[in-house]
Amino acid sequence: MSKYKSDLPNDEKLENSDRRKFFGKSAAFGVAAAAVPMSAVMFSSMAKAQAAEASNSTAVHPGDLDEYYGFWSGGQSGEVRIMGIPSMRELMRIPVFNLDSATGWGLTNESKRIKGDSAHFMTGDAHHPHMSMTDGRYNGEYLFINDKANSRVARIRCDVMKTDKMITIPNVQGVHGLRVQKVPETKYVICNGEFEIPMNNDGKASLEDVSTYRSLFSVINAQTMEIAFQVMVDGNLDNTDADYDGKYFASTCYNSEMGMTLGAMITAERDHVVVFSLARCEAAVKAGKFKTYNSNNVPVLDGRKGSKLTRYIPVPKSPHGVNTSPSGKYFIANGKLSPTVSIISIEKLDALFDDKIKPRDTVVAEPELGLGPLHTAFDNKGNAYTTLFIDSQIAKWNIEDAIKAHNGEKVKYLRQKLDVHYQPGHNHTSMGETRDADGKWLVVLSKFSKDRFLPVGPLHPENDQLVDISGDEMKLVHDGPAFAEPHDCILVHRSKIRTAKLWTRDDRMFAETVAMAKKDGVNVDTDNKVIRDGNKVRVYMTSVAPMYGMTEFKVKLGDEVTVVVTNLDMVEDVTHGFCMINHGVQMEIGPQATSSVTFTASQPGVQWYYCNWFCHALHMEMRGRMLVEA
Ligand code: RUQ
Ligand code: CUA
Repeated sequence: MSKYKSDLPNDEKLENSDRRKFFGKSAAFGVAAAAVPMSAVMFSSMAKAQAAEASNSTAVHPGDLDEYYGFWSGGQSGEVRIMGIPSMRELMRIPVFNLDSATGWGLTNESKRIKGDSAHFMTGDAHHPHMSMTDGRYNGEYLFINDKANSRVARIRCDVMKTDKMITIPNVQGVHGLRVQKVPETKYVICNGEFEIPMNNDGKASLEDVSTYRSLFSVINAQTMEIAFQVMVDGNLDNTDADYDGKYFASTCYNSEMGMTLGAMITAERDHVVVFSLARCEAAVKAGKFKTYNSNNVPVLDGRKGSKLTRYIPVPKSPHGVNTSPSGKYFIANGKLSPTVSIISIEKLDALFDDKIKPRDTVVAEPELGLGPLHTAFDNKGNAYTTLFIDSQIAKWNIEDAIKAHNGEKVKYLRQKLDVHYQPGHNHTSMGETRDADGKWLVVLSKFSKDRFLPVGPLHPENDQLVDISGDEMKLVHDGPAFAEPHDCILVHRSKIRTAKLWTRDDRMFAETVAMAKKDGVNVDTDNKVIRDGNKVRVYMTSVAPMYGMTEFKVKLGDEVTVVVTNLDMVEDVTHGFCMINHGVQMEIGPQATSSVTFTASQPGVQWYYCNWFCHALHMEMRGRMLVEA
């Protein structure tokens, strides 16, 4: 057993209690191969019965609309996906860090401008999508997502559901946990640099001497998408969340040992939750109490142990997710290598920062839930839902009862354990990261699907499962195969989202392209023109189904050709495309949008271009010829 105080009640519901022992370092190597409680076949009849008696209906009949938007990270695909909940239908994909063949994201000049200094990267590892808030409620404005692979954060506009800003975070590697300030509004987006790196990380860096290796907490201005400041910590940061008072952010921190190998990273029995005081950090930046590194001018505050800016709350062993309860009362840190979660009282943090109490005094309970707690979600009745990665289960438990049990009262805090399939990472409830948590749905992102679907080769889909949590018991109602690791998701009520049906001609997405045309004396709304500027050629054309405004143009071999297409159609859903055959060039042009793409005319002769988005009965005829003269 854990050498920490255990709150495990004598509950018969907890089977396999012998498996529920403190999860030590040797067992860590076997995490992925962990036992699965039952086979899919044994479960199928049970699941069908459960689905049949679920109190929420999952049926969304043809033509009917879902009640919630789900925003899904696309993991290693580098994109974001929009799902409909409860149907679990995939509604849209938003390319972000990836190259997208359908829309030309990563190829068009507009997307390259947004990707900025990382426009040459075509890959990403998206983890944590979170929406901007006002007073602890979704405001439907932006969605933010991190790229662990290339240390970036992107912002998606929720009116057009396209990526609109992207930054590379300096001084860090592996941007992982990401959340937004909830109250009074999302002024800041916060994210964690997971992998510690030398400060400065230059030619003098060493593999042996790790004394200057640091992990940084980054604070980004949500409006400008520029970095406001960073805070250097001890240990390496994992996940993060914000309070409902606008005062504190909390991050889990594993590897307090600062080990560089797996064995060295998991020797300590305790790691930390680091709490950051926003006011103290802002004041320190204002007072100039920072340093800069790596020849950039981002203010880096020193938040290591002993700093006034932070507090380190010891919690058991390599904690992973941290989640704020919608009551605003608790940060819940999930134990990962410990079968517990640590409940930190947010009310007590003022006293902790004033040194009136000790860090551990803020931990008001540490209930034992099962093996491998990773993330916790919440309903509107004071219950929490924690994923148990190793047990392949969701533990439903009551927060106040766990605190009572911790204080010696004889109450059971565990409500139910539900088998999920298999090895769940994140889970999320409808509206559960806001004050509007409504206790209707829980989505569980299971990392392994094993035998749940028709086999499709060695690479399996993941399994995103939908659970009805509206009744007393959790009921599994849907299996959703998903490609490339949806690490995390949020479920947003449809009333929070207002999307545009058409682009507006003055949209900032293509403002620079329109400005370039103006300089060329071209009005993209009306003109079809070829402008030659040395060996650069700019081809401006309109499109109205089923015709391009220009059906032929001439360039010279080796010219750098920029094609700018403006879709003049005013009809919802009439998107055109532009594809230049044999040039690796294609893009989407939405109704009333302007898109452009630049390529080299590398082959002499006639080259057809065509509309590659089905727009009209004569869509096949929507094409033209580029003549490349040698
Ligand atoms: S982390 S499986 Cu990238 Cu969100 Cu927890
Ligand atoms: Cu325009 Cu197809």
